[in-house]
Amino acid sequence: LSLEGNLRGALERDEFVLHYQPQIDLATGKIVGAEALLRWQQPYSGLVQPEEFIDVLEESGLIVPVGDWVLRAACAQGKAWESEGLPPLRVAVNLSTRQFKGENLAERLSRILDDTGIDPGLLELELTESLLMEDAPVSSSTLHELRVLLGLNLSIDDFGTGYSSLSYLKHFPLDALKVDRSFVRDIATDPNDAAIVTSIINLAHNLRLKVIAEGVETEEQLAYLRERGCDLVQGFYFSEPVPAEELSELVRRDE
Ligand code: G
Ligand code: G
Ligand code: MN
Ligand code: NA
Repeated sequence: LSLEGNLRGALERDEFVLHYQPQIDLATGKIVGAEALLRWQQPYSGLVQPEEFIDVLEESGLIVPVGDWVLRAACAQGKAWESEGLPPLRVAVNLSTRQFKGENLAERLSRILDDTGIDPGLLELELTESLLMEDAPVSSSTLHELRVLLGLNLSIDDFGTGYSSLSYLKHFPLDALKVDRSFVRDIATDPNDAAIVTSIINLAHNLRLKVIAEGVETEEQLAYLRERGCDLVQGFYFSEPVPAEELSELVRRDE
């Protein structure tokens, strides 16, 4: 069977799972959210990482039904954490271009929100620059539906790595920029990376957007980001992506 066939089967057999990587608010030091990341619990070879199958999901179009599964599972998990009595946790979900451009995204999302009962303000969609730039007028109207009508949060993932015009930042209703981890890696030693990250933080704040730094692995990187007013951080320094129960334990330990 081809990988595509196996992935189709995986969706039917409910073999996909989500892991969650905590996002920490630097003002309080507490976990305030988590990014949902897809894995495939393969019966024979164990847990398969998305690098091995995301491209095939994209090319085959399977990313649309799998992406909807991800949205539903992440929203259900967000609601479950609330029911467990945890403090409010924002759940961030990566949205692919094909999913974004799929038929009536807002309606599909609205149904998922209703079915799961999650507070829409606790769901964040991570979009890429390339997704937004493909057809900016259409993107703009879709984004307004998602943010204004549905009340979702919108962030730009891997910010600074795509080919895009900064002018979209003033037209699109956004909540946050996620600084790509390639800029964070050498932030403490490479003056160019340091300048880029500082500029992204200032740009975001001037536009009244929050900044999330990804790929934080060291105390030095953290100190640098904190000093420059970064709002939220995510990375191996705090935790790798973990199963939902572990995330919930991390949050409890935090309280
Ligand atoms: O979890 P990991 O760091 O291995 O993720 C690798 C890549 O796969 C990331 O860049 C992420 O954007 C992508 N990815 C993970 N989960 C999802 C998902 O649910 N939907 C989409 N579209 N991409 C995902
Ligand atoms: O593109 P996206 O931001 O969605 O990618 C998330 C990916 O980044 C996941 O595959 C996750 O495992 C990985 N990741 C998360 N934190 C770190 C980190 O601190 N260092 C590195 N190298 N990768 C990370
Ligand atoms: Mn992401
Ligand atoms: Na990223």
